[in-house]
Parts: sequence; C-alpha cells; structure tokens
Amino acid sequence: MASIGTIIGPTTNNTRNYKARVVAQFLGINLTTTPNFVMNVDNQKEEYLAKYPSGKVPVFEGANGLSLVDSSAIAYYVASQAGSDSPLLGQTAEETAEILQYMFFAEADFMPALAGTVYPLLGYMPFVKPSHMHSEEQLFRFLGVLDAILLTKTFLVGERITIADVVFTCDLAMAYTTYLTLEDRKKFRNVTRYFKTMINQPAFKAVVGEVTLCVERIKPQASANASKKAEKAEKKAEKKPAEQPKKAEKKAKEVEEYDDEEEEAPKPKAKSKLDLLPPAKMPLDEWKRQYSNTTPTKPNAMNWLWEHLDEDAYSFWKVEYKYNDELTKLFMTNNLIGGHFNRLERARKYAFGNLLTLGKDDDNMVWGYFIVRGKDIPEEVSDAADFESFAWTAADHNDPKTRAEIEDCFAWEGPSLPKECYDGKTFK
Ligand SMILES: N[C@@H](CCC(=O)N[C@@H](CS)C(=O)NCC(=O)O)C(=O)O
Repeated sequence: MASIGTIIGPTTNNTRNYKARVVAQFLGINLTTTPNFVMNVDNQKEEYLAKYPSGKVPVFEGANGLSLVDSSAIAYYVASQAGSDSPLLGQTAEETAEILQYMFFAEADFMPALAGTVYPLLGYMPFVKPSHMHSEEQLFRFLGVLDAILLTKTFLVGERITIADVVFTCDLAMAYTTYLTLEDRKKFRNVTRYFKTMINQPAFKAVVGEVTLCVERIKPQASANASKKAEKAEKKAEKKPAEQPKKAEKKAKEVEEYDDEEEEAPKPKAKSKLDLLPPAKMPLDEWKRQYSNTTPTKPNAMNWLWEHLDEDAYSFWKVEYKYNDELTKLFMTNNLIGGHFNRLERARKYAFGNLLTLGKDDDNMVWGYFIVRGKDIPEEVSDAADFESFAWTAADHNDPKTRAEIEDCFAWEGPSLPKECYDGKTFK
C-alpha cells in the first residue's frame, strides 16, 4: 500500500507525533515520517512558516495534496483512511460523539493541566510556583475523573480500542514518564491499568518502544532568573536535534526513553493457520459439549478429557493477570474477565479455558488455564486488544501438579487453587 502522506515533525520524544503513527500501525496504513527533522530549527524555516504560520509540529501533507495541522486531527484523518467502518472510529453518531468528547477532554482539559505542571520543570516555560500548583491541582482532578470513568471500563468508548484511547494514552505518556510516581500510580489505579494495557499494545510498542515510568519527579528549577533558564534551554534545543533540554533529560531517569523505530510496511491479514493443521482426533467442540453436559466436572468431565485428548493437536497454557496487585472489588475483577473474553472472540473456535476470580475484595487475582489448538499461542489469542495484560505460560498437563491445577481450575474448586474461588468464567 502506498503511503497516504507524510507526518512532518520530530519522530522521537514527541507524543503528538506518535498519535497518527500509532493509528497507522493499528490499521496497517503506510505513513511517511521525517526522522531527520530538527525541532525549533526546521519548523522555524521560512518555507515552513509560509505554509504553517504557527510554527507548530506536527503537520501533515497528504499524497492527495491535503494539508493539516493538529496532531489529533491528523490522527483522525489517518484513522478514516480505513473506511467509514474504521475500527478506531465510531460506528454510530453516539459513539463518534463519545470519541470526540474524550479527545477534547484529553486536549482541552487534561493536556493544559499537564503542560502547566510539567513544562516549567522541563525548562520549557518559567517556573512560577502558584501557577504550577494550580495546574497540578487540575491535573490530579482530571486524573480522578478519568479514574472513575475507567473503574468499570477497559477502554473509553465501547468494548474496543478507539482513536480516543490512542490520543489519551499519548497524552498520559508524558504524565507517566515525568510526573506520576508509584504512589500516584496506585492512587489512580484504573488509569494506570488502562495506560499499561494501551502502551503494551504492539501498535504502541512499534512506535513508542518501551516506556520507563517516573521514579522521581523532576525538581523545579525555581529562581529569579527562571525565564533565562528557559531561554537557555530553548537555545540548547535549537542546537541539538532533541526536543527536551539534555540537562533535564539526564537529571531525571523519568524522562521517556523511546525507540526511534521506523514504521513497518503493513502486513496483510492471513486466514487462520490453525485451519490448515491436520484434523484433531478430539474436536474441541466435542470437549466443550462434554464439559457443559458432564457432571461432576471432577472427575467425570476431566477423565473424559484425559482419555480423549489428542496430545499432538493441542497445548495447555496457564494464564495469569499481570496486574493482580491493582485489583480491588471481586465483582470488578470478574467483569474484567468477561471483557477479556469478549475481546478473545476470534479465538472462540480454537480455544477453551477458565479464568477464575480468586480471593477477596482488595486481595484478589485472575488465574486460570486454557487449551488451544496447535502448540503456540495463536494469533487469534494474541491479537486480543488486552492480551498484553495477561501472562500466558506453557503448561505441561502430564506433570501431576499441573494436571491437578487444571482439574481444579476447570472445576472451580480444589486444593491447588492459590486462593478461594469467588467466581469465574468459562471461555467456550
Ligand atoms: N494542538 C497542537 C499543538 C502542537 C504543539 O504545541 N506542538 C509543540 C510541540 S509538541 C510545538 O510545536 N511547539 C513549538 C512552538 O510552540 O513553537 C497539536 O496537537 O498538534
């Protein structure tokens, strides 16, 4: 697929530039970038200012002659290139309105509060304590609002990732890398879970790379000549092709460490490889029927499984939620499993499993086992939007200890469960 155009601006350490590129990665759209762009040099050139008088980045030049400014508008345009039913855009007027609501919340409320808090610390503007404190108060207020929204949701709109999530996550990245300490991350635990889920999506990783969370906040450079320092920092930035002053970058480990990866060419979606495997002696549907209709599960249904299992056709996997320490209410944990199963829909034909909610309120975990067709984690599973939030470990079902765990897991009871079983869900 030919490139739809060029996003012009610095390709590293610039979360505004990431938005459209992450969208392009999600959709397999080819977008050209400008890796040699020098911030505060190239956007100050006469020819740039003639086209884009505000001198801001990023901007977009379409292969069809379209010219756009504003990172969210560019991201929206890229998302629209997947057609009117683009998976990242709204499918109804209501969804579109909700998506816009969150994009505006991110840009018009959250970003100014974040910038007012962090920019003076990075040397982008003079540090004036009352103004910094006011911005910080707003920042925490908006994080609280977002945290309440994400209490019962995995993504902002509906049950899937939309452009609103891409934009908000890019904006959150600066907060999480420069300002939000472990204590803050615990306080806004739903936002933190959401941010980690998003940032671990392959489309984000391909553009942004590994994100290093803030260890310690950058200290204010408060002094009478703060504006002079800001000026100096700007001059430094002009000399060097980096957007942040080197001093602040070095001083704080907390500044983003992003890879400068080029976008990969879009990959065509293949049909399931699993359909090409030799037929299994035990069809998965037959096991699903046995599991549903045979009581008790232990030993009757499980004995059926061990007798009929086609060892060459299937593999077993232990599945654990990576952020168990952030779970609170049991019913919410169980909802989280339900949401995950919705997103595993493509794997329905090739997988069976149980994920259990174990423990009590404020001390619980997601734990379970899956049987999948083939010997690897199939693409139908790893493609689920929140797959990265779960650890999948290959399990040897012939090992007696593992076999006992699988049996107890599928029966939702037994001595090998790590905590008391509150509830669970069966993926079948
Ligand atoms: N709303 C715009 C804001 C763009 C913006 O402020 N970009 C910054 C860099 S992240 C910039 O160009 N700063 C240079 C300047 O203001 O002169 C967007 O999202 O694209």
